[in-house]
Amino acid sequence: QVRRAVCPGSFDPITNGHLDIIARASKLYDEVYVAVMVNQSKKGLFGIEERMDLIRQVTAAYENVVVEAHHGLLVDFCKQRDIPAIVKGLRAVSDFDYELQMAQMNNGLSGVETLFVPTNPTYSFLSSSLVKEVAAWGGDVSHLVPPVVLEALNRRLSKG
Ligand code: COD
Repeated sequence: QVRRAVCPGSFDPITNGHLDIIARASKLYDEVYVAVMVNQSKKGLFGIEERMDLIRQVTAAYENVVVEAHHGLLVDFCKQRDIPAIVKGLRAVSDFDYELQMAQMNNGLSGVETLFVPTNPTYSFLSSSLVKEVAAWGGDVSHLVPPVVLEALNRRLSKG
């Protein structure tokens, strides 16, 4: 039986923290889906297609990683693809409350399990929103995102 898992998120844009979790999940499972979840109330810096394109480029080396977008509940994405496990990174205690709520809600809705992977301490302070804020003010984020993402950020932010 094929062992599948999903790494869900907004990925606006993907950071080295996300990538670390995806890479580690790809060693543990036969197939890893990276699900870009569409949230209509949050207009991102990057469109869904751009986010997927960046993720595809930076995960190209992992042959068992598939990138898809999903509009709706994560549990429905899992059901449609027969995925029994969600893999999430935990950065700090501050992530825990909300992640625990989502894990329990998702399990109650469909029986899907959530597995937490402790963040590489190098990335424990890293989030897409901080990357966008620092980059928007001209700060150096080159050690926090892959080079193609850095280029995309510079292009987008220089256009204003
Ligand atoms: N280090 C390690 N892991 C990290 C880091 C880091 N520096 N940064 C982020 N991560 C991991 C975390 O596990 C995080 O959850 C995930 O990557 C995604 O991060 P973001 O910021 O891109 O995405 P979020 O937090 O906006 O994602 C929330 C979801 C989209 C997963 C959630 O809202 C969801 O499942 N929505 C779909 C609708 C749904 O089913 N709702 C009901 C939920 S109970």
